[in-house]
Amino acid sequence: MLESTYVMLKPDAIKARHIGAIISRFETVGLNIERLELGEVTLQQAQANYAEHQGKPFYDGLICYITSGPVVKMVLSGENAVNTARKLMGPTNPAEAPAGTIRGDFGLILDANVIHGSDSRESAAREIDIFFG
Ligand code: IDP
Ligand code: MG
Repeated sequence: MLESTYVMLKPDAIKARHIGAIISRFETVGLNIERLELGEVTLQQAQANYAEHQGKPFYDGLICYITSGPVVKMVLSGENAVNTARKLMGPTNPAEAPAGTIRGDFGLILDANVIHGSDSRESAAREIDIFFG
């Protein structure tokens, strides 16, 4: 199914200078880069993107972290783009992410886990609107 997804490299990935290495994995698998922007996440965008986590113990730290420095915002398109991107990213916790996944290869801790990716077509449409709408 041809579709689009929202992917965002988090501040730790930019600080560690892993932008090129990570984006390269999405291109290698055959996804197209439709939009690409380096910039800050506003508080409003952070709260909208992570609305489902409001009230959880890690929520305040998450909002603080994602607004702490530049990120790379992307729209990727291709066959099964949502699930393909999530598969390349690996599990949420880098400590549990296998080698070969982005979180497994570039991350160490759950609080700074390198990358965000939409978890469904509906989330993708919502998140693309938040960041590029
Ligand atoms: P996902 O990014 O793999 O979709 P979610 O469960 O949607 O994972 O969580 C969103 C983000 O919140 C994670 O990527 C991570 O940065 C952060 N997070 C999730 N659970 C925890 C936690 O237990 N402690 C600290 N941060 C967390
Ligand atoms: Mg999620």
